[in-house]
Amino acid sequence: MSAADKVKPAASPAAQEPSAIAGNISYHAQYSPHFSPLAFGPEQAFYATAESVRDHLLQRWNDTYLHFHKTDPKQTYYLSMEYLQGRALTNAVGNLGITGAYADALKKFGYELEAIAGQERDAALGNGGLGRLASCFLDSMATLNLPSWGYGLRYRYGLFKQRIAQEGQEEIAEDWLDKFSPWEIVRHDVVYPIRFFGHVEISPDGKRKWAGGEVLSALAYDVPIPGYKTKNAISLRLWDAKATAEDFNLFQFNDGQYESAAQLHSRAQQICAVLYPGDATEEGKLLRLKQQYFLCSASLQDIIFRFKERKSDRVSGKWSEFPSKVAVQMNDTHPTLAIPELMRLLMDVEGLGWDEAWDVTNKTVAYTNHTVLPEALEKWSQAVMRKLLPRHMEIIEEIDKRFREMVISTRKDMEGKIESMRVLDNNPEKPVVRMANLCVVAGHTVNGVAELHSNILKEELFADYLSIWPKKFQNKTNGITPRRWLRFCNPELSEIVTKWLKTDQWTSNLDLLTGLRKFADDEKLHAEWAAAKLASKKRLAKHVLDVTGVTIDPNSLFDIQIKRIHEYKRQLMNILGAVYRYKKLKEMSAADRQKVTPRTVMVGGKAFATYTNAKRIVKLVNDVGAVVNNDADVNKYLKVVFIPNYNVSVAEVLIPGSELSQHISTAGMEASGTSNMKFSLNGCVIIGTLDGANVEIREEVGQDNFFLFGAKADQVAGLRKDRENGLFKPDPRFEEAKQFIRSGAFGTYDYTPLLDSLEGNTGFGRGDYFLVGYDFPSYIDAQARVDEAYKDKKKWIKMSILNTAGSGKFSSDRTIDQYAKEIWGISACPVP
Ligand code: B1H
Repeated sequence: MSAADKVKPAASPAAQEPSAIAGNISYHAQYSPHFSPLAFGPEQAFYATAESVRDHLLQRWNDTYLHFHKTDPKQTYYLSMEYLQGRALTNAVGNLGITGAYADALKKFGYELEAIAGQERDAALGNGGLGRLASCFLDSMATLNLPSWGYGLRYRYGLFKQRIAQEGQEEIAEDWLDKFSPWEIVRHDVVYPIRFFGHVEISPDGKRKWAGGEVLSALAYDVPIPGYKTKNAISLRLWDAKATAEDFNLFQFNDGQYESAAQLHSRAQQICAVLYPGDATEEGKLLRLKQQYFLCSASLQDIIFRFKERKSDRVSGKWSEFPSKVAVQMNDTHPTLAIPELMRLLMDVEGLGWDEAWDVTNKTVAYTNHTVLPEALEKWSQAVMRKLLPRHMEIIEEIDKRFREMVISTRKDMEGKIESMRVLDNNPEKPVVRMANLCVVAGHTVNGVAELHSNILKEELFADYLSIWPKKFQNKTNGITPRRWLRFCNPELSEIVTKWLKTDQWTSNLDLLTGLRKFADDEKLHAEWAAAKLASKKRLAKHVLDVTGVTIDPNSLFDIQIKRIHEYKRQLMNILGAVYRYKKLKEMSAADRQKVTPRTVMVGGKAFATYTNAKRIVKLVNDVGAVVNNDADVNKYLKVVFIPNYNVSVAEVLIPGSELSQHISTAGMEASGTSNMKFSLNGCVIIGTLDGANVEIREEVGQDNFFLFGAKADQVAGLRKDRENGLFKPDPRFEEAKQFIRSGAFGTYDYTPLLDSLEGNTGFGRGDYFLVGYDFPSYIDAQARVDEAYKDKKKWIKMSILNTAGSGKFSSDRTIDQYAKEIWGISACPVP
């Protein structure tokens, strides 16, 4: 085979033979500029394998691009500040249907594909559910052959690495680009100017234009996203910030002024340095706003370029066609600046008038809301906005003014509501732009991410707008990709599902899982199901031993809560429950202990670096674990483990191996949750509140297969009021658990401020805002029901099967199909 043959493995069957693949891998190992050609350790094997797979991806990417270019369909652009892609190799070969061939090829070098895949670093360009949702959506868009792309930022350091030290969580920069990413393709020809600061110039004919300030460049990197069993591959286009040679002051440099010579270069580097830089300082806030604008401006310039590129006559106009060719979805408010940026580009660059530009913008952009927590609803200082983006601030003011006038002239009855509905909050102490209001006013559609959440949006957060635009508000219940979250992460269970359903079509038609219901009592299935679960539990136990040194028993009930650490998610309730359990075990006779269901409680998640109470919770879980796990009296019946550095690839080990998972947020506060869907899909039973997507999961899997407890969303406000009025009577078990921690049973660390947050009737950091005390007794009762249910193995396995069987609704293919039809108006465009 000549070198040229090896560089480009066609999609031909011959190129997918293991021997051809092995040749291609060794070609990449030899000619890679990154390593010495003589070395072929596991790391080099990973990079060479990934580059070889990338060749397949690139070919599909090119074919797809060309096909979209020729057919010119309406296309969706998904704008998100976060993508939590995780590892790509297993997913790529799996979606391309060449896993076996690559496994065989690697065997020729003495390697297992799984081990080589384990060499890859997680691409953690996101923080939690919102970012992982974006990544699941890309997988579904590609699989459904939808003309759609993702846009994001190429952060140099992704979400921090978490290390657990004596003092608790430590954050370390996550260097996912340490060597290089084999999946990205730099597009040196895709570069756009991005301006910051400056001023607005007015020409003699009254035209306004943004000028001055500093101009950086946005450079595109494409990450190809292959669909499952299709030729289509779409793009995740990530922007990096660059300054040019012209911005480098050679004169100053030669004069020894090294730092000032490269000022703009260093400012460019800051933009994509980290995801969510701390925003406690003014500098931090400004940097976040710069990031958001950088994403929006680069993406919109690129979208407009493509709109014109696909038909030459669009260069000179035809802007009314734009919304029939382009849909822009804003993933939460972080990309809200897409609205004034599109207005600016249309008016100041393309010459449209306000009304025409507004019409195009409104028909193009749509907004997904992911949270009702007041602190997460973005508000930007008007002064900062005016300084960084003076022209955008003018446009936002005009949007605000026109919205007010519209309400006053058409809806006299709403006059009293106008101030809170406006885009601008002109409170003289702190004038701000309300980003969510801007999205609602400017977008054609606003959606929530689970039924309960969407209803809260309509009935509370956005209730006033509903009467003006009754059709604007929709629900799109979140989903997860069944490829990564069952097919690839849980091969044992997948095989059983395929065997019993007599088809593997469930991977792209997840509703087929309901076919398992009729076997829910079948003893043969039970035996296979239990064996698969045990295999996953053993893999999980090995991970725990590797990363914590703690040995856990695969025959105990594996109980897991993994998610960002937040008071509303109530990891504190979980650990108080474990503390209570421990205390009761200590008080029991040895004979009584023998009747207890042995449990391993695992908690994992990262706390935002400046979120003090979240960090205290991490510390508490670790401290409780240190005592319980070393207590020879009871550690056969209870272990408590903190899983460090929770990320996508850790989740891929944990979720298949879990049996009970906790989704226990204060009702009304978790918009959806998506890991709940992953657990349930993998045959894990949920203990949870009626919050977010839990409500729909419980409906689908059946209420007997879900451990429900706690206050309902519509009770929460009343319960808080009662508490303020001194009407709350704490359960003695709750008092006992807190008191046990206060007594110093888990070391000398001062947990007073954390526990005090659960005391009192009201006040900052007090008053139990998240209702842990109120829900604690029903939580403990639900846990007791879990213990009983687990003793009956048959019953438990049936519950597990029925969870998987009821998970069909939660495929992101279903979610994306609904977005495509009900918001974007796009249809499939498969490469022939
Ligand atoms: C979600 C966020 C979020 N909602 C601000 N909002 C952020 C807000 O650092 N920031 O500035 C970061 C993230 N993330 C999550 O979205 C919800 O809490 C989940 O319930 C939901 O499942 C997920 C996807 O819709």
